[in-house]
Amino acid sequence: MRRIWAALAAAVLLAAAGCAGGADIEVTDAWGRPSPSAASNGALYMMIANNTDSVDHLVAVSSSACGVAELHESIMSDGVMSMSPVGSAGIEIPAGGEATLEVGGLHVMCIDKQADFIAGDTYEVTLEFDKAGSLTVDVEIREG
Ligand SMILES: [Cu+2]
Repeated sequence: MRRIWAALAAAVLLAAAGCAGGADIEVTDAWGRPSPSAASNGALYMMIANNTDSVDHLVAVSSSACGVAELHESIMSDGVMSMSPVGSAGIEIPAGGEATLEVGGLHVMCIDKQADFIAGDTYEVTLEFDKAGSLTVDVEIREG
């Protein structure tokens, strides 16, 4: 499985190197709220722009700051907020559009946090896209 991903990532990198211009996928405003390590989980948010003319999907996420990281969606039902993992297709990033991971909506769930999330700290998070391959971004810990 790992070998397949590596081959896939290499193919994507070669394809990307052939394109001129800006990044196909751009992630901005990646952040999460401070929380002590006693809190086992934390949510991360970000804006993901797709500068290509074809739809892409964020399919997986990982970080050394998290035991496990999952893509979640918050749902309000009968006045109660709950959340669940997104489907296997991941989070759609429309062609020429963007997806917003925000409080009360889509988010990265950092499960079994491996660190205190202290305001001002940053953690690397690796995003895996169906077409664009992997992208590592810095997530800043801050109050909203
Ligand atoms: Cu969640």
